[in-house]
Amino acid sequence: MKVMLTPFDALIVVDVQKDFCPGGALAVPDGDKVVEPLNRYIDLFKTAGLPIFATRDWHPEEHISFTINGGLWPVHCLQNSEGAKFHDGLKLPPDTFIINKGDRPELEAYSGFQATLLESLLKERGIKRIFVGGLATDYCVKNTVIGGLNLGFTVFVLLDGVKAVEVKPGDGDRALKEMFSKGAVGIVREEVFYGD
Ligand code: VGL
Ligand code: ZN
Repeated sequence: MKVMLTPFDALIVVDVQKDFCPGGALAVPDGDKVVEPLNRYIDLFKTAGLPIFATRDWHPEEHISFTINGGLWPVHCLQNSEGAKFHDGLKLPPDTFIINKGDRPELEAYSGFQATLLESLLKERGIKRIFVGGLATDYCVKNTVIGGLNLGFTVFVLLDGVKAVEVKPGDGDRALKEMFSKGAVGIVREEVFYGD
C-alpha cells in the first residue's frame, strides 16, 4: 500500500524510554531495535513539517502499577529518573511535543490519550491521521492506537517500529490483530511518501 502524507498527519512515538529497553527495569525484548526505524519516520515527518509527539511513562513512586503497590509491574519510569529518559539514540527534534502519562498515583495510563492533552493538541492542529510506533505493542502502543480510533482518528501502526513485552508468548501478534480488527492499518516505512 502507498500512503501519501498530508498536512493533517502526525507522528506519535510511544514510550521509547531506557526502562523499556534491554538493561532497563521493564525491558521489552529487542526494545532498542525500534530506535533506528523510528528515527527514519522522525526524519520524514520533520522534512514534511508535520508535528511529532513523544509519550513517556512518568510514574510517581506511589504508582498503582508497581508490584510494591499491588500492581503488575516492577518499579519503572520514575519521574525524572535515568530510566524514564528517552533512549539516547532516539533523534527527537527540539520542537517535539512531550506527553507525560501515568503521572497520577491512582491511575494506570497505557494510552497516551488517558488524562493527557494529546487529543486537544492534535485536534487544535487539525490532525486527522496519526502514525503510531514505539513500546510496547501489547500495552501502550495498543491502547494508544485503540484510544485514537475511539476518538475518531485514522490510525496507522508502524509495524517496523514496534516491539512487544509478551508476558504471554503471542501477545504482540494478538495485540496487532485486535488493533486491525478495530480499524487500524499496519504500514512500514517504505509505504509512506511525502511530495513526489
Ligand atoms: C508500559 C507496562 C507498564 C508500556 C507501561 O509503555 O507499554 N507497559 N507501563
Ligand atoms: Zn508504566
